[in-house]
Amino acid sequence: MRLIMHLRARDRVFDVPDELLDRVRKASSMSVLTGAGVSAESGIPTFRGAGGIWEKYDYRKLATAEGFREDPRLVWEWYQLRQIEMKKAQPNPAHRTISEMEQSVSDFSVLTQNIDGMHRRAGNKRIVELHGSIWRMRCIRDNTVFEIDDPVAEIPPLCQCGSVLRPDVVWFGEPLSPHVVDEASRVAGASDVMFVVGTSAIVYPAAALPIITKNSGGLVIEVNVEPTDVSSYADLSLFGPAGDILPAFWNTIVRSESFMKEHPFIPKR
Ligand code: BJW
Repeated sequence: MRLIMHLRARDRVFDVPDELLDRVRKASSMSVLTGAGVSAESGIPTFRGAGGIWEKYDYRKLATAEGFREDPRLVWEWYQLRQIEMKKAQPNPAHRTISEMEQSVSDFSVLTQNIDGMHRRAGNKRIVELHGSIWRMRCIRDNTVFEIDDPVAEIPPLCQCGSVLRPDVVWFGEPLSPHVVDEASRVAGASDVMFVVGTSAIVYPAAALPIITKNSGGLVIEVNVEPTDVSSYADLSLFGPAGDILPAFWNTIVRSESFMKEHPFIPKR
């Protein structure tokens, strides 16, 4: 007999097999892969689709090393605008739920493609920033990295050595840091459950991470407003805003007696 649980998120009801919920409750290692969609409800635009950044801006000019070499001022004007926008934004219920998840599960990591720093602001500690951070700058001559809290005041910002600084983010055609790829792949391979939240999952190598989890025997649960490539192999796809779906799903997990038995020392703080 297959038991079905009804998950209620705002005005929707999802049927979730009880065996699947049980695997989530018993998971000792968990991860969340996030993309721009997790920050959409904080007012930070996504890249693709209607109203997305690439509809308005040319990625070749703004998100490639060639574009930066041609016009560092233009690229920095765009990043400064985004820094201002991201500084004003607040973590939303999806970010906050992901932070609660880290407090409840001892082996928990966030693998994020986002550069906005919202997971840290929501309270997560174990975060792998796959595409870098808008709150770091790097010298194009000696690679010295500078952390910042506020949007840049001068454009383009300069290093003490006199050279131009660039945003410490990963643009198209650039390799991700090998250390970051190794750590993300290790986490994905070790995850009993990976949630894939708010990403179109078309940009590699990040898009390969849930496939690693799946191939290692882990469960893949997708949360998105629309189907993606992940939907074809995910064990569960929950369609709707992450800020509704994720808190509703996590409450269903945490409220159960078996979760409390499996994770007797939670919450940590
Ligand atoms: C919601 C929601 C709500 C909305 N709730 N959901 C062919 C095959 C394979 C690979 C390649 C290929 N051709 C080229 C490549 C390589 C390329 C790539 O993958 N391109 C693809 C587009 C095909 N990859 C790279 O270039 C990477 N580097 C690399 O491969 O290096 C190799 C190398 C080795 C050795 C030497 C040299 C090179 C680097 C990729 C870097 C990506 N950079 C960006 C910009 C970062 C900086 C910045 O932000 O300014 O990263 S591009 C952009 O895309 C950004 C994102 O992190 C990334 C992913 O986007 P994301 O997050 O998924 O956002 P969206 O907008 O696509 O999707 C949002 C989703 O949310 C949607 O699904 C919505 O439905 C959903 N949603 N509201 C829930 N409320």
